[in-house]
Amino acid sequence: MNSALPTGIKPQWLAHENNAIEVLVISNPFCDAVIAYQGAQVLHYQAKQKPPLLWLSTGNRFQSGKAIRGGIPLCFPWFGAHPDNPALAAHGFARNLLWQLAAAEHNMHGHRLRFVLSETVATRSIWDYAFKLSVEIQFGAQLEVKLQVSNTDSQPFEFGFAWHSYFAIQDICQTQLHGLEHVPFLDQLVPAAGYSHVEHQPVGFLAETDRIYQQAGGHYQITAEQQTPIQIDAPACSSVVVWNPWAEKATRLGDMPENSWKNMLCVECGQVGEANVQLQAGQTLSYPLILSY
Ligand code: TA6
Repeated sequence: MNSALPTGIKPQWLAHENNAIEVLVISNPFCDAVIAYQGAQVLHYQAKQKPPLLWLSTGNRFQSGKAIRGGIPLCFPWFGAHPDNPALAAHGFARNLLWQLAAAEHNMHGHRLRFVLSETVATRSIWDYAFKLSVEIQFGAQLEVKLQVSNTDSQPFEFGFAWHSYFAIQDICQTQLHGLEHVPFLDQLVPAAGYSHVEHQPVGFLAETDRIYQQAGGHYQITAEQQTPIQIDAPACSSVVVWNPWAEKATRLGDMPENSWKNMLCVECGQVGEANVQLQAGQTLSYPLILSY
């Protein structure tokens, strides 16, 4: 997109030492936000008179091509470790690549931006399919994100994806996640047990938590004392991953300052594992994510 940006959107660089990534800073009567060209990743969103919705690590070094910890990373075309080649980046390549800004408009509800990504020689060397991704975001009184996955190849392909959303919270120990009561889950810390676990009350957090739920309903709420409830709606997504690294894993990750794990919770809506999607040649599927608080 070569035309000038609409009012209320300004290009900026986020830098750390010799590294820098290009972002767009958005400001309108409804919210303030930041989105990176890398991964079309929302890094910051704050509705007027509200606290920031998303957590962004202050330990990011903003190396081009390295996943940014925080905001809403998009995991595509696989979730977690690559099923066959552990040398490949976890969570796929979409979050590590520069996307193209295809459209940007100022409208009566705020700003709407659309980023696109298609196959390259580099992606074909990893995942040999023609595809087009489109991420459309409405930055308004709520945050509305829509992923469209198009199979532009002549053969079907299978993909997995997740919005790896990092939510800003006061204290993980005082936080509850609603909407997963009675849904069986896989504890990724003890995967051999399969989807044998189920709880009948809201999820609470007392230690490292890394769970995959399937057929999960698509509507969740994060609540805590002295905190505005966060509503997460992903009606087209059947999977959700719930993650907090806790102290020891957070230290191992190397880009999370001490104790910062206490102020974040990942609720990751998508299609992962057994819910991976078979997309026929020429087919397009859409996955909305609406975040409000
Ligand atoms: O959110 C689930 C998970 O797969 C965790 O196991 C942990 O690895 C997390 O994603 C973060 O992954 P990343 O590659 O962003 O460091």
